[in-house]
Amino acid sequence: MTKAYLGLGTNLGQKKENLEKALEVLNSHGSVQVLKVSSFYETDPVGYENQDIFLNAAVVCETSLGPYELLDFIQEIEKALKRVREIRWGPRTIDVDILLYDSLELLDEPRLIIPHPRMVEREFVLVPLSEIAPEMVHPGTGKSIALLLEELKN
Ligand code: A4P
Ligand code: MG
Repeated sequence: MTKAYLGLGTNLGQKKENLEKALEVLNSHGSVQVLKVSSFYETDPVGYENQDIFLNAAVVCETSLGPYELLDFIQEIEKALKRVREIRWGPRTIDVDILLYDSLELLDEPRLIIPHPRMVEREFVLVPLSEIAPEMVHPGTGKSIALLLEELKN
């Protein structure tokens, strides 16, 4: 069993319901057990700014799925929530990213990169993640999530 840390984001439609639905589908998988869910945070859009604010959350789950199986599954969740991709970094009903998968470092570009390459520079990822896993060490930098957040804020 592995602990996987996921980041969820939505800025289209009923955002709270989108996150709740994604969590429900995630937990419905026989090989995934959601252990902790962060609060839901309203965040300003990063990257492509001419869009509605986001609702972001982070999740820790325990899973026997391998990293690629987990990626397939989260892409099914995105499909289930009828995500339409048009603009890069643009509006989405749901985006689920694998942030960390235990202490695995994996660079299989562009299909799967773990840790998520942009997580350390994004408050909308580190704020919810540090709520549920402040002590978790980010294998790329060797720093805890809490420390990464503190450094980002300074
Ligand atoms: N992929 C590679 N590594 C991973 C991973 N660790 N987890 C590949 C998930 N997927 C990974 O992702 C494109 C491809 O990345 C996938 O097919 C997968 O094989 P995508 O979700 O289809 O596209 P995207 O969401 O547009 O790209 P990405 O990289 O997820 O975008 P970002 O960088 O996560 O940015 N502002 C706020 N406030 N809150 C947000 O949540 N999100 C974004 C998306 C921009 N601005 C935001 C937010
Ligand atoms: Mg994504």
